[in-house]
Amino acid sequence: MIHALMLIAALQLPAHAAQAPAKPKVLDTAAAVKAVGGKEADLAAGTVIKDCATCPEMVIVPPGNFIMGTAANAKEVDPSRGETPQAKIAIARTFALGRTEVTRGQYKQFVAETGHQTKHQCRVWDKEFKESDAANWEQPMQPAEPKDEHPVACVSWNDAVAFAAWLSQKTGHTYRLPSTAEWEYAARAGTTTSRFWGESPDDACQYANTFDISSAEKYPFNWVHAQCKDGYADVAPVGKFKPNAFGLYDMIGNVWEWQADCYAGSSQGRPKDGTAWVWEGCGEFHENRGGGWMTAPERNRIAWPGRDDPDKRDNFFGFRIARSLDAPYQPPYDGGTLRRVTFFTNDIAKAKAFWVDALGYKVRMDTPNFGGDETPKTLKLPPGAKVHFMILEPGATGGPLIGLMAPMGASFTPLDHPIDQAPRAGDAMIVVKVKDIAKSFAVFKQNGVRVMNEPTRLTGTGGTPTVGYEGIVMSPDGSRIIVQQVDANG
Ligand SMILES: [Ca+2]
Repeated sequence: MIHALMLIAALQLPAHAAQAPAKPKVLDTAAAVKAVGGKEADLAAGTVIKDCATCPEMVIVPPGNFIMGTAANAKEVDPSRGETPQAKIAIARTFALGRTEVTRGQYKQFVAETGHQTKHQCRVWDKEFKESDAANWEQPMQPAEPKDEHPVACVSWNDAVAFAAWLSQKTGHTYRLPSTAEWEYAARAGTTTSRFWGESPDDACQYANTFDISSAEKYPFNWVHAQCKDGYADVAPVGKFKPNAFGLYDMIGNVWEWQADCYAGSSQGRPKDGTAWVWEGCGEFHENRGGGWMTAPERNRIAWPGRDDPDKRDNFFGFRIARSLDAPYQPPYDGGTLRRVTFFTNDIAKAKAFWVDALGYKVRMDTPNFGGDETPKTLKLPPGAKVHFMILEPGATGGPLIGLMAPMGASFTPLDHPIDQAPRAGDAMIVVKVKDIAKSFAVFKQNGVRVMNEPTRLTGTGGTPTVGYEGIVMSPDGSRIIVQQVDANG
């Protein structure tokens, strides 16, 4: 008990007030997990693991509750970016976050192994910020002599996601971008101030590489700088400054860090469980956080969200990788013919008319109380009854035995907002699992099913293991149906 209280007290102190702990050693993940009895989530907070010799060093971040965003009456606050109102977030699961930003050396290995192409030029400083054909992740121009221990820059959100997929495949573990909630929780590391060292931007120079006196001497940017000297005019090698209380380096400054989340410009509707906030099409922007070497102090705050086109590359955009624990990587489905579709409907007649009569799907089981009967039935149900409806793909003559995928009597509540809007907390999720999502969507489109979100790769954020691909369609009875392609039948 005493130990737990001491830990909480320590986490609430600004980083510089706590006695600096020794820098933890980097452990081989498999050995570390074996030592604690076989589960990654049992690794102690602050443990640093690595899945391969050249893989990023990952810090174990404990679960916990925190207040996300900035108080409306704070000295520095930007309500236009959705910093307010603050939101109570519960990070339910232990996860791992990169000890530093992903380095140029790590990115170089990714490019060497995948042949990943950089399609666009990069925006750099050349008397003004402008696109340069000569600049790319290898040569981001600032600094003029980039080294492998610098954070990779000139990378887009799409580049960062491709890196995560590569690392997942390579290691067999689920790597991904952090959700913004996870990122902010980790950046705060128990603090409630605008910066993990306190409130003053002028105290930055021990903790972060920001736009400081060193930078202002070299770059004539038209904004204020921190009134201290950190020794780096532009990008610094990773890990040169003091870490926060979780043992994470450069959570502010150096390069902006891409997030899994779409940019909302509001905190209303953000998931309270710390998962990434994403929706159909994602609007124009993804979030990035933490500010960069060239950023004015007012934006070098934990809660200030950057927002940029996911294909944009600037030489102050980089990323930090996250890793789900106990979540083996599931490679993309390698094709197949059998699939199953399960959904709830609140209008069995319309659903049957469409899915069975028009599309030719077969009913496998049409109420929770019938078992193994493939004959479509005329149902007599009381008004308002919810029906569990299970069907087989068109043309299927047998297929795998199918069990109920939801509890008996489960039902869903219709959305209380327009269906075109992003899902909100409390919305029921109707999940359809298929074996071949591309084929399924082709059938849907041929038959006039409204596609709301084309299939995209699940990023497995918030501790949810990646299961494959996901898209969204709207059933003619008005149900939003999430379609997932899963591994095997499950
Ligand atoms: Ca600097």
